[in-house]
Amino acid sequence: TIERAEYDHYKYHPMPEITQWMTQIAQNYSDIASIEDYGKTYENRTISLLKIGLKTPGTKKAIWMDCGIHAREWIAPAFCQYFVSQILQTYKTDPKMEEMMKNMDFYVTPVLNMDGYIYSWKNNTTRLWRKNRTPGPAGCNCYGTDLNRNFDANWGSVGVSRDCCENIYCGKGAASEPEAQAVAEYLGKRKNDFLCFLTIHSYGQLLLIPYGHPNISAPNYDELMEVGLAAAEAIKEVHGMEYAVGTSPAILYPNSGSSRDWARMQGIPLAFTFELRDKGQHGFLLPEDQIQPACEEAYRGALHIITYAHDK
Ligand code: ING
Ligand code: ZN
Repeated sequence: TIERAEYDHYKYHPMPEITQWMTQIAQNYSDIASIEDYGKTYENRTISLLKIGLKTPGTKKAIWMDCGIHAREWIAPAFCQYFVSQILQTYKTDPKMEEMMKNMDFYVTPVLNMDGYIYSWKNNTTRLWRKNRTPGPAGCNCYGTDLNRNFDANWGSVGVSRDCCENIYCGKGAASEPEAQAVAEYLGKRKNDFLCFLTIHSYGQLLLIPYGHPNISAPNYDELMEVGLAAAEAIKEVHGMEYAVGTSPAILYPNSGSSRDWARMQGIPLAFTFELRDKGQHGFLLPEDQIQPACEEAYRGALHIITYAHDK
């Protein structure tokens, strides 16, 4: 199709190209794809998602995917774009995808932290920026809040910093940041429609399940583990890459205020954090020649979870 011929999914794209790509998708696939604006960043950029699904009467179930909550994790926005391109390519020939597109809408935000993403593109010294671009509180001269510590889920309790110069600074208060507010407001309004919440990061090759907080356990922990392990199997079948599955306290260290924990607390049953390639050899600077295999394998994993959510 036009989309595939014109857009190179196996390169990293600066924000203006991604925005233009979203516009193109909404134009080229206007029967099933549209853009919804749902917030503003600190620097007043419009946060948008692509809503994709076949037009069927009645309320549809929904799948959430966001990428680029952390600026430097460039493989994540590349994955969201790949994901959109794949589902648009396959639904006409794959009856299962067609069925899922009939019953569910896919809400995909390619870059949630747009200010941070643009900053990470600025020059070599800003390439490893993680946070958003809000100025610190009075008396602190650093910028940025870690959006994945800012959600209203045991906010500020563990695995965060109160120092606004730190990478895991949790912000001035629960959901103090406009980017976190945008997600919470959009999803909060119709949380019962969402079967699944996937938030895409790098790196580490992990599928993290709720909760990041060490003292609480998801009521469907066993289900989350089972689905996660099966998704990791599906990932491994593609290029042999190993993904570990578990809660962040079990795998690495506890944390609070993540969007995934918030989504699970809202009642969205299947909430996962993907940590894409690699395991640290290149880290956030994943070479472009790994975009394709990284996306191919993660797509199988995401599809496993989404299919499970649909069929359940
Ligand atoms: N990792 C996530 C972060 O917000 C995470 C998720 C949390 C992983 C705790 C491990 C432990 O830190 C990245 N890479 O952003
Ligand atoms: Zn991250």
